[in-house]
Amino acid sequence: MPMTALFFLGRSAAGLPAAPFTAFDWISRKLPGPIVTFGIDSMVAVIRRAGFRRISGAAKAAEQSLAVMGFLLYAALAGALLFALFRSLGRPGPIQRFRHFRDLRNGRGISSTFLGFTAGMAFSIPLILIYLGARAFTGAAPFGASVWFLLIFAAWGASLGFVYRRLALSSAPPPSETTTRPGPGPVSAESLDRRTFLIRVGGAAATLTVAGAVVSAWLSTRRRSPASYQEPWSSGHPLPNAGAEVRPVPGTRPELTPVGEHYRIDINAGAPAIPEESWRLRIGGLAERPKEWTLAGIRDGFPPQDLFITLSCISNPIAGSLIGTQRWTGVPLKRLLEEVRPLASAAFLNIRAADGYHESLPLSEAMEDERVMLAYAWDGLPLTAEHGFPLRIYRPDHYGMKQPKWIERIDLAGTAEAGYWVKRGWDAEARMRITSVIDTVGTDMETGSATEGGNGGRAVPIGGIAHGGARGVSRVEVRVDDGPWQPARIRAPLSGLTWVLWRFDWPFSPGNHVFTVRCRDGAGAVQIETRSPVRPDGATGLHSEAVML
Ligand SMILES: Nc1nc2c(c(=O)[nH]1)N[C@H]1C(S)=C(S)[C@@H](COP(=O)(O)O)O[C@H]1N2
Ligand SMILES: [Mo]
Repeated sequence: MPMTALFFLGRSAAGLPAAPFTAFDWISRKLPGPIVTFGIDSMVAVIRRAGFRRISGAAKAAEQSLAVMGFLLYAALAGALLFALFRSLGRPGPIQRFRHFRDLRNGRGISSTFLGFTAGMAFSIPLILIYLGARAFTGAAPFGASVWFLLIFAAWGASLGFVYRRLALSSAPPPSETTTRPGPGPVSAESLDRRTFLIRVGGAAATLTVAGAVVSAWLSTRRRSPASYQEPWSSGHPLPNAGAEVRPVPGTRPELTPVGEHYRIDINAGAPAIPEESWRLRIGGLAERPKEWTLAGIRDGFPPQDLFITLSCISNPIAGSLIGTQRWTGVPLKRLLEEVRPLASAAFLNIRAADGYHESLPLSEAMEDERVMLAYAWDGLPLTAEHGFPLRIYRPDHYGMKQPKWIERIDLAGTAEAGYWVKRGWDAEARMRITSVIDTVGTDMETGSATEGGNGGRAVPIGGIAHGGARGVSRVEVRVDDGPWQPARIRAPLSGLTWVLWRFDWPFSPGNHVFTVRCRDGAGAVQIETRSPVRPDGATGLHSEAVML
């Protein structure tokens, strides 16, 4: 436990890797796709059943606790091994022939503290190899990170060795010179001593754990605060549709999702912390002039493009929370491609991210659609570590899995490499499905009575969102019980790439009712009513709310 706390202290204080996350991320990349997917699906199912509204927050917390528990298990096993080692070395036996291991208990020869120190280092080696193999997850230099792992494990081993020695000394039969030791009774001074010692060890461990946790929590809030001095774009500007005629029903989700509330999904227990100074974007492969950029080079070298965008995860269940809308700022990918000059043989862009995630897209898409962009800001501020600092890509009409965060390299190639999740059984196209959700049925939940509606008389305002990828939404309809589909009113959206807010003011009639919503996208395609799961190509089905009025 103290070791875990120290790891997280290092992580929040100096951006050092935390062994539990390092190991967890490595394992989740190595496991076969179906197992990982099954794990995620069951986690999402449990979280939804437990009633958490924000799936991704709860999922990350669950992942992180799993990582910590797994690590505690590793440490417990390693500790048990270490104790077994001390014991066998302390006992008379063949190994005693090595003079140095003689009398581990009496402290002569090699001490168990030193032995623990060395063995502890040995236990850190698998983790160091994993860290080095995974490349810079946290941005900490490989050498520094390795020393950090070694040190923490050595300290852990040494303290175990020290504890072992104290326990062994106190339980050892009294040395022969003091056979005539006077003793008052059955409770010897030594066993009391032993108990106080154990209590002290426990106390020290607990103190270290709590102190580590508190300091690291404090540090990570402090780390976040510099960004909060900067104003997000939305706090100083009205939204582009501020004057829209159709008003959202109170209780509908915010039209622009605050960055801190936007869902987060990726393959890392902790977000990669990439230092801006050492980061470069490299575009190469089948190009006349491969080139690399710094973040400032991208930010200052091209006119910025701002787009309001709704992003959704392919794992978002019907009416789930893995969808959000933000104002993205970046530069059309086309601008950078024009500088590297793709060769005629180039047909695809293979994108690599710092966490090993990868995806690809057709070169023609990037050249023909300027909305395909490399984005560096959300809501007017640099991307947060969670959402892809320093750079991520946007591709209209595709689920989030096609859009890597933390991009480092783009290779022009003749063929496309199947993406990270595509290799694990998800749809290669991952085109966004048409979806619609009821956010609120405007009743006063306390009294169960309907609120005043917009149509003059008593009406129940019903509101929510509808989304058709980059195709827009042309029609939203609501059905009450088994009645006919009736048109809802659509609020002008933030852009053609975002969800729309809609409202339906339904003449109040008391009783139990079920409201269902469906929509059509901008091309007139109607939302699929048949229920299908998120895998492999996104959930379909209609959302209903049952309400007692
Ligand atoms: N490098 C990297 N990019 C990634 C992922 C990832 O695991 N690693 N996950 C993808 C998935 S599945 C989704 S849904 C979106 C989520 O973006 P967000 O966390 O900013 O909402 O990021 C995408 N980009
Ligand atoms: Mo996703």
